Amino acid sequence: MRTPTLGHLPGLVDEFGKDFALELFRRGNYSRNFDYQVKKEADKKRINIPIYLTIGSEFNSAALSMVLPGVNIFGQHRCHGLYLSFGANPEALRDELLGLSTGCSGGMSGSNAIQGKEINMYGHSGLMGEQIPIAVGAAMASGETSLAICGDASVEEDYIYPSLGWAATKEFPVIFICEDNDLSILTKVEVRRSWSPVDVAKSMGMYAVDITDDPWLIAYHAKKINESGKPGFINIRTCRVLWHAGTGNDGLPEWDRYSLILAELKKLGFDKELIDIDQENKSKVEKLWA
Ligand SMILES: Cc1ncc(C[n+]2csc(CCOP(=O)(O)OP(=O)(O)O)c2C)c(N)n1
Ligand SMILES: [Mg+2]
Repeated sequence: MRTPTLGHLPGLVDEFGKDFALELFRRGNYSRNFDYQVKKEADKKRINIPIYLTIGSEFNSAALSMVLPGVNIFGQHRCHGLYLSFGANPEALRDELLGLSTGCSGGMSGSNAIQGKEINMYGHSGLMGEQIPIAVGAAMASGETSLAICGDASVEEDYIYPSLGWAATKEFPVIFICEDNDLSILTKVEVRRSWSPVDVAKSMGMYAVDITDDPWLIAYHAKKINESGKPGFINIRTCRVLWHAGTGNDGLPEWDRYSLILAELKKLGFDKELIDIDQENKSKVEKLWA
């Protein structure tokens, strides 16, 4: 069920508090400004490689970064927000997108395989979903927590389920996230499958939830899984505002999470702070790309 309220739990915004809310906003808003700037740079042909923008789902990563410090990170191609929210170097991402040797992957991976050594974020090879078995193997070998992120299409790959099953059986600390934007490039979930990865994860005995992309809700469940020390699975219904790759759009997204977040922050009493943070982030990003 795709709604902006799926899984809603009342009171979370107050429970996490004002400092959490502002820092969450600072991180998500920075990623958003960064990716809108990348869009501009691509539109004027300063960036000439395929780009996978996080606009629309940038607060998913911001929320995860707020409650999962120090985890090993395994993302996939749409991961600028993940890299930035967890605190990796924006200059190295800029350089990567420009194909420079000072880029976070030496200018060789481009947008879709970025890594951030300083945050233990591992690059993705481009083979959809391969990061999931690798993330499970990393947790098994190190005993450290893996954050394993894939999309609603990648989650259909056959190698995902033996990995989920192995993690469930051995109780490895892996936080599985499916960023479900209902699209595999252009094909909707209902055309591709009649089953839910949440049901599969549950059938393996794992804590598994299907929720909307409310960042407080994401933070709540991710924190809960992390504190359990066991594996868990979160399917996040989210929206892709722009094309699969590139900067075009096919009309308005199903919902506008950014506006919904602003409304929550205003209920907390913030107003000028939000404008200030947005301005500060915008000018940081403009300076970065000048
Ligand atoms: C094994 C494999 N099959 C197909 C592709 C081509 N491909 C790249 S991205 C993509 C869709 C990815 O969709 P999803 O995982 O939902 O992520 P999203 O782009 O929606 O964030 C496909 C089919 C690939 N890279 N690897
Ligand atoms: Mg998708």
